Amino acid sequence: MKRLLKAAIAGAALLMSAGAALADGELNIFNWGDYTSPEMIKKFEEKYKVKVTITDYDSNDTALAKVRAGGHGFDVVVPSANFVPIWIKEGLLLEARPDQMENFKNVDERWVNVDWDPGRRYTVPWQWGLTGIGVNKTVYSGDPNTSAIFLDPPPELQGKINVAPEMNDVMYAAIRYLGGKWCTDDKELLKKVHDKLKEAKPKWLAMDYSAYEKMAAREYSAVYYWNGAMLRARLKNAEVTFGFPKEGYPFFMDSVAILKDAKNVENAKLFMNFIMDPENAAMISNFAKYANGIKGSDKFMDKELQDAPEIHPTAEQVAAGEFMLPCAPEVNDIYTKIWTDVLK
Ligand code: N2P
Repeated sequence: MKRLLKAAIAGAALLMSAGAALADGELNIFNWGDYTSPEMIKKFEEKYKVKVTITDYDSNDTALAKVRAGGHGFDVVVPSANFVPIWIKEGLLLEARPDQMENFKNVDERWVNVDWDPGRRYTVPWQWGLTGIGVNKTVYSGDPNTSAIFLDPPPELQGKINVAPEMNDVMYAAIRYLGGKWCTDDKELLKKVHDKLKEAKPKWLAMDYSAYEKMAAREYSAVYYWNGAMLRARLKNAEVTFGFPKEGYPFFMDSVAILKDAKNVENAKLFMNFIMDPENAAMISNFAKYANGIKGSDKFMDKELQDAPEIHPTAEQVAAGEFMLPCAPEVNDIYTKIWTDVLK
């Protein structure tokens, strides 16, 4: 009897410690869909004996709303540059001090003193790119380097267009297309932006986050979308080509941050440090096909990325782009109103 009791106690203790080990060994990542290299995650899991769970989102706004609401259980999130200041201001992020981590030396100087997180006290680079135009050349043989493709679509593209469901990216292109500056609060111009979007939207087929496979499969003939995904589409179907809107387009960088209410802070820090390793950063890029901000990762990148025109714009193409930063909250509110009405 005594022995049985002892065994039961030992068994319970074993269960408890196994439970605790499991809880220690988790990391919950909340990231853009189809953006995280499974191979890189496997490598991280094996190295640190951590079980990683990934939950997808499809826009900065949806990610922010979900975390604001609380009870999410995520440790890590990957907001864009124009959203990081909002996350910080709202007290949602942990000041994890990645700038003091071992691999921080690998972050390209260009991405250290960034406006949205000076000196990188909260975030580390994940991937960066831009929002531009994808076109199927066999359907449309004109110039793809213009936002007219989705704002004043030519007849052959009407009803076959997908637009990324990212308010700021769409507002950015429409404002620039109509001759305005990003973050403008010029009422007259914004009225034109509203009307232009309202007029264009019925000519779109979808506002779908998952567009690259459908673009490759000819389900969409044109998109306003992110460059890396269009590189992925072109590698599947050579009819896909990418354009840099001459009227102006936004650059983005998505960065990894730890949530203030994360349960697995140490694992999240290990993850931050891990992705600043050039070989691991290259795994991220090889999967999602965007540039990253880590020095020395190029040599681990697939050949098809190294000379891809989608992610290596010429000087002239770069000149038409601008790094998109957050607008003042009151301007953002105006844009949200316009957007909400356009989506009706
Ligand atoms: C594409 C994800 C791009 C994220 N699947 C843009 N910030």
